Amino acid sequence: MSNHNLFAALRAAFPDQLDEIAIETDSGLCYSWRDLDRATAMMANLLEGLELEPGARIAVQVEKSVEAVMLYLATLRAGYVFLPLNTAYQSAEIEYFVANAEPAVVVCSSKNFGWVSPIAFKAGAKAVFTLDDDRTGSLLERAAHCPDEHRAAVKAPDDLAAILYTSGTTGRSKGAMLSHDNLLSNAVVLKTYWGWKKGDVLIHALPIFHVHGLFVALHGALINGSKMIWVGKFDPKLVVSKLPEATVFMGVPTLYVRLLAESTLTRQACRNMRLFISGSAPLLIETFRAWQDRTGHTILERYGMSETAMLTSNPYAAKDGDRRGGTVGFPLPGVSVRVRGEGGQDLPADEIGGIEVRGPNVFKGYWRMPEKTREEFTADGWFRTGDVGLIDKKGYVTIVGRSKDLIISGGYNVYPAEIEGYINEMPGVAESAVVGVPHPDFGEVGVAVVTLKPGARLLGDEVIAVLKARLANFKIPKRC
Ligand code: MLC
Ligand code: AMP
Repeated sequence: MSNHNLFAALRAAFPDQLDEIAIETDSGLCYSWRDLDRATAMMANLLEGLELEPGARIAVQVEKSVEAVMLYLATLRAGYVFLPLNTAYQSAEIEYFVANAEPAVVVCSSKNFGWVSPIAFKAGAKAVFTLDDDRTGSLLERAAHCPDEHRAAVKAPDDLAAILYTSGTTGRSKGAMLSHDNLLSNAVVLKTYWGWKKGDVLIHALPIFHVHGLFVALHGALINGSKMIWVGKFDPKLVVSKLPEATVFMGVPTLYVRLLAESTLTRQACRNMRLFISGSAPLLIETFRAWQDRTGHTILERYGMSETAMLTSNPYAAKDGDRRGGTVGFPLPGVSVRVRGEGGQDLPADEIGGIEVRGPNVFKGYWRMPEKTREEFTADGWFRTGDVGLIDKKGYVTIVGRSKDLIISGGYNVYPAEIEGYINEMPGVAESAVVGVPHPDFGEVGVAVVTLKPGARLLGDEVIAVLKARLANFKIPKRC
């Protein structure tokens, strides 16, 4: 029986020379391919030694580091399910995810161990480890005693590889279940479609708890056996200084806006670059053009989701067409996209409707929510993205809006209903609405509008202060 374990495919793409550099960090550390192989084997052996149930979830809320990537790869290698969590999440948010996913193992930063471990053990976790971004923590201490060889667990194509929490179109956060084949098929398609080649070097400057940084960027480099320049926290000056050593960069639009504000961003700085890719939020046409003028490069915009990984992309190769600003390109090879009206009828070219998708990239459903899963699929098996758009006569897809109540701020999703729920619980509040408004840096940010009960007194700043104590920082409305 062949093994569909995603790790096995990524490992097979490692270069023959295992002592070459795989990852070079912004603090000057170099990790070889052999280091990746050995450390992931040690962590996989550690996980296996815990004798977890098949399909056990490994929930991880840690700062970005190469060791965190190793933990992701080790989880795949051992055959368990990776569950990454945004580092900005606070205790109430983590409590929800952990109670819902019931992870067998939780890994957190040592500074958060005091509040994360009771939440984890209450939800039935067998072990809680720490991992910090300075190569310390109990996970590494324990893994250091484990053998550095490991045979990847045998996985079927539909076995789960990861669960990514997202609110989908409505309601509370749901865990999108992605299989080994969902992720591998997407990585393989993008390798060809984006023309990855020998000698490519990727600047990795995104967080590693979402599709963009964890799958698109990381898998892209690994499946091509390409070196990564690892940027822990996005810093535009640092990224510009690294451009001459790189060939590929991926970012959300906010990163491009911030890079453009650097006077050192010039054609000369980009002389060795092959490809700039943008996604996760709409790239303004002004940014697209300013980038062309300044660097001579045309950003390639693509479209993805937690539930589907990448579904469309502008072309890389000229033979496939032009890269068109304001569009997200064509459905990827093997992926089908259609636009339907409210009555469920297929719409002709250029008419606006709901975007639906089908293909090997589409997830297996929401974790323990069969009802919600059914609601989001059509009777003939297409996934409703909740995005609204059109397909033009040439086949380019354009997103014009969303039917889901969602604000995308700097590439992070903010659900107005969640924030309103917290505001409405505050004494004196009659009702509230959180709306998205344009923002020059984050693209879009939330602003809260609150009406009070007669006689009540509550200042906007007080509302913000209460929210800050309870919610991830990027969700806080910028004004109230
Ligand atoms: C930070 N802040 C934000 C924010 N990020 N506010 C709104 N939206 C955001 N995205 C606020 C913080 O609350 C804080 O406010 C202040 O900015 C400084 O925080 P910081 O952490 O120092 O911010 P910074 O490092 O500058 O982060 C900005 C950023 C980051 C753009 C680098 O947001 C980022 O990495 N975004 C990428 C998200 C991403 O990878 N998305 C992919 C999703 S996958 P205060 O008031 O507390 O000081 C997906 C599918 C697909 O969508 O298609 O790819
Ligand atoms: P997430 O649930 O975090 O994976 O966010 C997915 C959503 O991000 C999609 O449903 C879109 O609304 C949005 N998105 C991703 N890429 C793009 C893009 N290139 N342009 C516009 N919106 C995008």
